[in-house]
Amino acid sequence: MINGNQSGGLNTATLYSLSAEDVRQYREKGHVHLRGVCTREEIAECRGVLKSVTTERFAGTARMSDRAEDDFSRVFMQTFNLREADERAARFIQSPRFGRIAADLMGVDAVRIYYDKAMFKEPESWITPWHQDGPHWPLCTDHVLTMWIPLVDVTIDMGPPRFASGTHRENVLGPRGIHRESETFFKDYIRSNRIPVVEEEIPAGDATLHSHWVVHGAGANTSGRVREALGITFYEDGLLIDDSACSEENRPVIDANLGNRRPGQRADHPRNQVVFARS
Ligand SMILES: O=C(O)CCC(=O)C(=O)O
Repeated sequence: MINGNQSGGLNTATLYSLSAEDVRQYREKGHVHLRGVCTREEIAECRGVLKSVTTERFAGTARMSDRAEDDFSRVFMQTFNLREADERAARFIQSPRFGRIAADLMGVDAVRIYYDKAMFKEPESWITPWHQDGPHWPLCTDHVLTMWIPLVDVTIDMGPPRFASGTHRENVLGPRGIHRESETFFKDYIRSNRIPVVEEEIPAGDATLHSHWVVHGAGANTSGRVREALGITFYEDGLLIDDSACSEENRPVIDANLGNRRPGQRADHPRNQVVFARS
């Protein structure tokens, strides 16, 4: 539930109180669905900005049927760091409300933003293959998560994220990357280990959060409407860059999203703002 004054529009100062059950679920399952993190008005307001940045960056993109097989926009239109493109987007994305949720779920004192990204799944988009995030990222810790915020009501036929509950406990489980091979490997892993999969409608105003180790993906968008969503990835403050979970060919990881910090250096570039710290 949101505490504080709600005057409509973007109210970034108000905080959200997690229940003990929310925290338990996140830690047990590696993901949680939170209700009413934002008001519908707050979402409507930031949607306009995020949509116009995304649309501008994808202007001139070919029709879905004309895109190359390996064009990732067939999965979803993905574009990074909208907070650096627009002040209103920055105020929303860097809200302490989101940062505190991330810190409380992970049980850490302060969090930084790794990156934010728009994930617009157009009608006729393919599934998002099963994958883990952690192995792509040079942040080898249990304390990294992504908050997935729908900008419209996301119904099952639009392809909300789905999660293989409990798979975060194993850390790196299978192939790195997000492609046909990761889909095949994890689909089989989930089936043969009888892992429960959670896939729910996510109304605008709600959010899901998932650990970077949990196996997740999404269905195809068969709805005829665009699945507009924003992801914000947070990590615990104080981390050193550590690419030991990354594949050999990606090592050492040079990651502009972390200000090109090298392994062994602190992940504290000004680009990675601290958005919540306990005083
Ligand atoms: O939105 C999707 O389809 C997948 C999201 C995802 O993989 C992520 O946020 O890590």
